[in-house]
Amino acid sequence: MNNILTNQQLGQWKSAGALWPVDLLSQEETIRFRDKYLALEAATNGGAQGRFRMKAHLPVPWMWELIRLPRLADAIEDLVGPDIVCWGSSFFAKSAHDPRFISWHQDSVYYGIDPPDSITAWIALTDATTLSGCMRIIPGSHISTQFVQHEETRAPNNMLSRGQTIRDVNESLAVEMPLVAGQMSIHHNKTFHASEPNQADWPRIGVAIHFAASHLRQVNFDGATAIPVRGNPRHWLPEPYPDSEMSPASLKALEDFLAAYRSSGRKQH
Ligand SMILES: O=C(O)CCC(=O)C(=O)O
Repeated sequence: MNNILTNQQLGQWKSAGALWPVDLLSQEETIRFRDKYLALEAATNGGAQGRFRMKAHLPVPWMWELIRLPRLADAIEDLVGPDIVCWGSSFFAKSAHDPRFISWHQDSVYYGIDPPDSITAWIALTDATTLSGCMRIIPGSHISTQFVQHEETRAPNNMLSRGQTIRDVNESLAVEMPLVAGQMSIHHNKTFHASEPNQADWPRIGVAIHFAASHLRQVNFDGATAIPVRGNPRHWLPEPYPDSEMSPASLKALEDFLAAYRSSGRKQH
């Protein structure tokens, strides 16, 4: 029996490698998390997104609250079973009339999770529409067992760190995943995805949270850590809860992680 996802959504997951929309946050929660994100951006002079890549939750207590919401865990459990860890999180925000975009890419190439079945909940804190540059996917692209070659274009305005891009994507197959603020989409880490610039008058703010069944492993470095979300975390070591937002200890934990990740030779997303 499913917790919250419908059989239709589970069918969409199997065939498309993504599902949307799922109602997650109340209006009050959406406004509260959005305001907290905006305050963090202000406190970091607009640097939170770039600085807190991959484990944005390490210095941010409200991200732990978001990650551990029971309704979110219910949806993830419907997809990966009862033993769940959260090993990563990122902010994906485009300002109003922001020319930046995200090129076609496949997360599994960068994540180092084996088998490559990590999944991402992308939570909209503002409306993500065609105009504001919602995510697009190529349905079914998760089915191949091959990792796909990416070219590092370093294109200006590409929000990925090196402009990594899958060439020759058949865009006529692309499908948009529009979301109203408070809803989420979930995508498999092999599903090709991208998004266009924000042409709207409002910022498009999303929080991406990376979950895995706890029997999956990080194979690129030892001592991988994660937040235990539900069930048995198995070989994943616990992460330090931040004593306060951007406390020195929590920033150091993030730096240590990024250094371990870099020293593994793995490139960032
Ligand atoms: O926010 C976007 O448009 C893309 C997000 C993304 O690449 C991801 O969540 O893996």
